[in-house]
Amino acid sequence: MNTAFVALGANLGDPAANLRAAFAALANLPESRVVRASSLYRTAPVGFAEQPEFVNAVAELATALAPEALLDALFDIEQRFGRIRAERNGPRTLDLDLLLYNNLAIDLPRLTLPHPRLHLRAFVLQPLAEIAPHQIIPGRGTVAAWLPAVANQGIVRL
Ligand code: PH2
Ligand code: MG
Ligand code: MG
Repeated sequence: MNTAFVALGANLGDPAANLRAAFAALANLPESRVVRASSLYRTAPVGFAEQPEFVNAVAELATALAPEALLDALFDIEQRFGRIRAERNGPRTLDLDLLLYNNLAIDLPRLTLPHPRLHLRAFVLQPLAEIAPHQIIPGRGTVAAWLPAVANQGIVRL
């Protein structure tokens, strides 16, 4: 089995309900199980600020799916939740981002690992630190070591 971390985010519909349902969908992925699930967090939008607040969380998976097969499966779940890709960084019913896969560092057209902005975003780092503070971000050190860098970003545990 491989270890993968997935970021969950939503800011349309009922975001907290979407995330709870998304955890259930992750638990139903083939050849995979959810090892740990973070709390849900209410977070200020990063990037395009004129949109509703997000709810974010992180899941740790044990999976036999290869990275790109897992990515396809995450896109499938997003589609089932009615995700429409309108504007980049705009509102969404569900966003699932693959953050880490074992200690892999790769740069493919569809997939960069580790996720290139994960260490700069409280909405990812804080839930990740809740379930895996000592996890290494390949090339960057531990998750916990990056927390002070995002301490000024608005995030509240629900
Ligand atoms: N996702 C983005 C852009 N901005 N801001 C918050 N708070 N949470 C997100 O999940 C998020 C964001 C692009 O995927
Ligand atoms: Mg995203
Ligand atoms: Mg995404």
